[in-house]
Amino acid sequence: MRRLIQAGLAALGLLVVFACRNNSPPASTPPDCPATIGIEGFTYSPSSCKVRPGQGVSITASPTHPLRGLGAGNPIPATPATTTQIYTFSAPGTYQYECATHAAQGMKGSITVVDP
Ligand SMILES: [Cu+2]
Repeated sequence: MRRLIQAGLAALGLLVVFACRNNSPPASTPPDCPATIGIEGFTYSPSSCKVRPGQGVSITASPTHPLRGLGAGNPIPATPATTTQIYTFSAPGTYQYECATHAAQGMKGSITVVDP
């Protein structure tokens, strides 16, 4: 019985090790932004991504999903845009944006500018 418990604990330990190893990368390293950030349902796709300084990114917007930037120094204007436009990011940092209509439903995103 004691051996069975020990074997069980060992198996559990292995399981924990594997679970930790399979963790996704930390939030500080989002994927590279595609040329255009799209919308799937009420979600930006991808909802977070990274660019290099000087890189332009197109973010999908429409009258149904007006886009606005949050925070000072954001290349995405606070006044909602209703058409898809290209925004160029220069200063390193993380810039938040959201759909003015569906922010409460979690329709938000961020772009991180990383100096290579
Ligand atoms: Cu929306």
